[in-house]
Amino acid sequence: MNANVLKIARLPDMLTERLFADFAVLDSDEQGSGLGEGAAHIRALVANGESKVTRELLARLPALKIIVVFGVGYDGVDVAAARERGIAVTHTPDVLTDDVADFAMALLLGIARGTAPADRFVRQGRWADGPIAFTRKVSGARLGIIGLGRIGRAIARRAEGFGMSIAYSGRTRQAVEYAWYADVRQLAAQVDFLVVAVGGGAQTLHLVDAQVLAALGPQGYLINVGRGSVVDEAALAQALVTRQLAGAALDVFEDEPRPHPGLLGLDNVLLTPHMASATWATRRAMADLTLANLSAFFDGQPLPTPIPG
Ligand code: NAP
Ligand code: 8YV
Repeated sequence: MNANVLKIARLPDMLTERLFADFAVLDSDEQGSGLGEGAAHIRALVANGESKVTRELLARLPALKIIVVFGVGYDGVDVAAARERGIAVTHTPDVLTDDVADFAMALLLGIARGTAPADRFVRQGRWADGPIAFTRKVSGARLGIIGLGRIGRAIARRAEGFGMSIAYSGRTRQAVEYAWYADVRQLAAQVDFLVVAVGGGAQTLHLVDAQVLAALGPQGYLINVGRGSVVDEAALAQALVTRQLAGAALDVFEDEPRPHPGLLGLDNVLLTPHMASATWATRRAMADLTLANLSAFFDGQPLPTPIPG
């Protein structure tokens, strides 16, 4: 039987095994390398949140009817090209919200309280030489959130527990008590910690630029759990080197898996490898939802979680 599902992304083994057990799958890359004549039979494509699903790839797949994304963010998918062809797109919202919000707080606390350097301090035997430097208080501080969506709101709820004041920016004002700023620069000027919880794509490209970082200022911290493309990483490295920004904690980067080289030698950054949703429980739930979307498509049932619009 010809394979009719194309997998173009690295996925957890627990999902890959179930995919290959239950469907006729071809493993490839984002260019569709080695597809050959098999391309004509592909009806479903499985990608992840980091995948680039280009117009060129779609053009090579004449029978394609659905793109199933293992992740909530689908900024790498050329949605306009998919819609022109009537190709459905699904993703995995909600099931990862808590983990990503938890991780945003872990990054915020980690960079402010210096947990990574403190760990090195103890391991390197430097404790005996004197006390470690004081760090930044989080409780009661001012938090700004770019993108008060599912994840942004979950971050805000957690921050309330830390007695933080909360403000946000987004395209629309929401029915919440938090202060709204239409302009990200104005938001940055009012807060101590600025968390990016917005998705990627052309509309948010470099929303956090040199001016926003300058507004956040030498006492300010940037945390990014949204997408790397939202932050001008070269400007960020420059602001950190010159101490025009106090610190940054980043889970996502402009050119993954290669953080800007200027960030790697700095002691005022905390860097993690795009892992905010990577707990066993959440990755299982994401895998279940990915397979549920794929099964619904092949069974002719309504798709559980199509992208909006
Ligand atoms: P969501 O519910 O759709 O929230 C996105 C929010 O962004 C919305 O509130 C939207 O509000 C706001 N927004 C859109 N365009 C904006 C703009 N130009 N300026 C400011 N705000 C804007 O999505 P979610 O489930 O919270 O996920 C958000 C993103 O988190 C995903 O797209 C993904 O990139 C990222 N993510 C990362 C990880 C990780 O591992 N680090 C894991 C999961 C998700 P308005 O429409 O009012 O503007
Ligand atoms: C995942 C993500 O790391 O959901 C998203 O948008 O970025 C993350 O949850 C990713 O999709 C899995 O590769």
